Amino acid sequence: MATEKNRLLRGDDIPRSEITPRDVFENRRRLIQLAGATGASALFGTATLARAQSASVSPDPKAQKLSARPNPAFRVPDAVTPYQDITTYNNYYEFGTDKSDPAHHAGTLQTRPWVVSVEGECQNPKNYAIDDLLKLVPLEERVYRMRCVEGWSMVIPWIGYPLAEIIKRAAPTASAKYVQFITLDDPKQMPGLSEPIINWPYSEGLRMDEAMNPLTLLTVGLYGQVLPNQNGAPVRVVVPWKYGFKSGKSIVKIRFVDKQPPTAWNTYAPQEYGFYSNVNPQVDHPRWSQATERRIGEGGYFTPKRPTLMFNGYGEQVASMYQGMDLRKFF
Ligand SMILES: Nc1nc2c(c(=O)[nH]1)N[C@H]1C(S)=C(S)[C@@H](COP(=O)(O)O)O[C@H]1N2
Ligand SMILES: [Mo]
Repeated sequence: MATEKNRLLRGDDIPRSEITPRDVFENRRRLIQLAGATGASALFGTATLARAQSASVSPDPKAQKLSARPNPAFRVPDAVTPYQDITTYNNYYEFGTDKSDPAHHAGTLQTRPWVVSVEGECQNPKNYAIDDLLKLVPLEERVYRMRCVEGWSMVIPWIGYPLAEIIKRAAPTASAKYVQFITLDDPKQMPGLSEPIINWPYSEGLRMDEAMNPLTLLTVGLYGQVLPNQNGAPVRVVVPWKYGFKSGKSIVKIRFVDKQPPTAWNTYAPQEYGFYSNVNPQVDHPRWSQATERRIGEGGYFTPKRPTLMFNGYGEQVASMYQGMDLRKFF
């Protein structure tokens, strides 16, 4: 799949594969709404937005419900992105590189049985069966702002609990300085693995204090339902002050390590994707600006972009972790 890699390296993936089809889709949806159609537009249009403000009810009647206590301390005031957008506009390269690919192809992912191995530099390594992981502590609903390095953002009502709950139980040793996250890599379930785009399995990493931060969410659901496959079922991490790729999906290993671990996108293009990848409007990606963002589901092509916020707006909770660090160097 050399062509895909070349396309990504040239940087024209942004206008071509992302913005254009998206805007066509959004404009079509708005036309449908203007025409006063009911059905699909009532389900996925403005009604969804309104409902999402007040309740965590899944707009997908077939979805498996998952109840969680809303935690108002972790709820941004922004309008929640429509369910339809959150679940059809995805990056999950194991299922293809187009934004619509994961929703089409992730049906082959088998989420049971599923075991998450917590391992490495810790006193209590443990294999968690997914259903035990789900029941470990009460689930919370948190509405987080998410921003992709590609320049789009969403507001997502996630369900989960702090990753710190798992870390505390594992009792990391003094040499545990970082946490590595490793995604499933089963070519039988994941057609994208036949393309050597990144060094599979997808892996990510956080410094121990970042992993322990109360914002860092072990995530098992969204919009009042079990996590859809395309969003990283059955369990993923969500790190809302960092670019989207730090939030690894469908995790099978959580490993404590003593050195900064290699990560999928940093290995792919180290000059473009750093280990930290904190959302930072002042440090541009080498090929495009990070100063503004397009909120998915909000308007169309001519809607003005929003200014991107330092640490995605979570500075109060996270800035102290980076005091004294040159964020241009540690991007
Ligand atoms: N395993 C895996 N995790 C992944 C990715 C991926 O391709 N594979 N893409 C990342 C990127 S770039 C983003 S922006 C987010 C998107 O999450 P969402 O589809 O739930 O919005 O997932 C991240 N986690
Ligand atoms: Mo992303």
